[in-house]
Amino acid sequence: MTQKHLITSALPYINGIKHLGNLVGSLLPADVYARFCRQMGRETLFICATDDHGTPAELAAAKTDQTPHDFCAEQHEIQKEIYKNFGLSFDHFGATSRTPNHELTQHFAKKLFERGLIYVKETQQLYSHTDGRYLPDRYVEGTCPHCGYEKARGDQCENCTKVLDPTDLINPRSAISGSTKLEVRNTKHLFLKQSALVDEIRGWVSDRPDFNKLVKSIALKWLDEGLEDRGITRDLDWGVPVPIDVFGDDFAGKVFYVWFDAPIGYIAATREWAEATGGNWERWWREELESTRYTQFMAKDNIPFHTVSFPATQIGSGENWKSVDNIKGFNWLTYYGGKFSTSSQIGVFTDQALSELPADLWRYYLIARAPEGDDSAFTWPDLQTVVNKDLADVLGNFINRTTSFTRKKFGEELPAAGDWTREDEAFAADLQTRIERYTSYMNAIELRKAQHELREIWATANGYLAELEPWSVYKTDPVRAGAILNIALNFIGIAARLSAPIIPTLAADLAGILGEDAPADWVTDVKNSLTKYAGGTPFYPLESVLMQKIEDEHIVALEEKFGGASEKSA
Ligand code: B3M
Ligand code: ZN
Repeated sequence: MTQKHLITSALPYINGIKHLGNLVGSLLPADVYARFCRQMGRETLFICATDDHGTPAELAAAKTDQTPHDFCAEQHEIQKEIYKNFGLSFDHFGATSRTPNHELTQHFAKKLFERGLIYVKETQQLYSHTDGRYLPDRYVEGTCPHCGYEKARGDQCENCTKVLDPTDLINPRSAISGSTKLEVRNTKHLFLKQSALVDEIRGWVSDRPDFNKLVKSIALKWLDEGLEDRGITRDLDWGVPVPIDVFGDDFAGKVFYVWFDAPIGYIAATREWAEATGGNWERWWREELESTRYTQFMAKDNIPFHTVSFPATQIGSGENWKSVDNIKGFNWLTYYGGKFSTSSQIGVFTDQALSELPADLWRYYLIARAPEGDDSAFTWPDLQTVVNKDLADVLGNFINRTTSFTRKKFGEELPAAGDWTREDEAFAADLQTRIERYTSYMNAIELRKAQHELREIWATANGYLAELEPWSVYKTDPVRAGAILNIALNFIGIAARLSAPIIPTLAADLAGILGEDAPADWVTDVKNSLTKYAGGTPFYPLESVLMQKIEDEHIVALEEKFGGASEKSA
């Protein structure tokens, strides 16, 4: 059965420009995988959106004196533009505050209610006299009852990742005013009967052969600890309104909790895509479930919401919905060993990154340091080393040597191919093995290993030139030298295709050398690919080097500007 690939990245919060940690923790790896799938010729749909609701959005809007609606609309465009400039190839980038998500969220709530899985309960909420309002979720900060972290938020402790209720916090205070004059008041809320779904969710989890150990253990831990029913509504203005025709007048002015509506946003953004393009969203979510393979990318702390909460919504609806097959979770990228922090403005933000250096350089470096198995540290000198060595010395140097020597001796056409020698055969065989390995790492979404293998592939080509020395051979046997260069120039076509998922802009530059557009397919048969362009085919050397090296002074300046070195010593 032909498979089609549905790929989603965790939906970035709307509350501000994301930092590089956010980029490498879901958006970028999802893009690399989506690009790879498309090049493999698979039908692929890559969906993302901004996560517009919840207290982070309201709090951020309040700081700018905008309504949440206007704030979200503006921030959505800002994030969208940044992701476009990073080359993120979403088929659609939607927003959870739009109509499709409102409709779908209300639909799920209604279905769950009809099936007896949502009930009304009087709960205790913190009310702040100073602020004149209820303080749900992030409107409250205090000490985590589990780990003692003093800056835990009312919805989740950042330190131990435990999900919290505001009333769990020790010494709670308002995140708006800092006031501790909080009163516990009774108010009605909707609860999702997750407790009734434990067995079904457990069955669903064990039915996911592609969930890795980490993902499974996070899910099972939640299930084993006993799933508590979760409040899915809030006393807030901004969010998906609770439909009073279903739940009654007590719910006028209340909205669904952001983590209830956000994952539904994956479906809603697909509906937006369908509306915008005439595509069929049901084919991805309601029909042909077996032939769709759904992969989600996210940071580790989001995994419970995707292995337990969202499946509870989907399964509990009693309807047939596509659920996730594979989850790729990420640890943290640190900034010199410390936390990237939006609130303290520590680290490098996506907009700043692009104004300092080209997107592909970031893409390459971040994939090389993707926090896959463990946390990994960003530092400016490390970035310099990786970029200068891999992109400039290995790949850039190969391109430059090959094209400039050929042009000098043979003009701007490929020299004729010759009969293959043992060395040529050995080069092709080596490449074949490496490319198969690279392809299987990509299929397994082992991105660091994939990046490493890609570099080895470039290095293999460099080694081929170094061993065969066409510049020396030329002196005695120009025909053979031309044949070597023919193979080397053909390799540029291979490099373009293999590099495109990670460094799409540079890959397009490489393809341009052979007069081609950005690569759209993958390399399977190396020998075929090394003989694709015959002698006499024109080629177009780059006007300047592929990638400028980053100078030491530049790194010093960047460390000074972004506080890298001082962070380190602090
Ligand atoms: N916005 C949190 C995050 O970006 C949240 C993800 C929602 S995925 C449905 O880490
Ligand atoms: Zn904690």
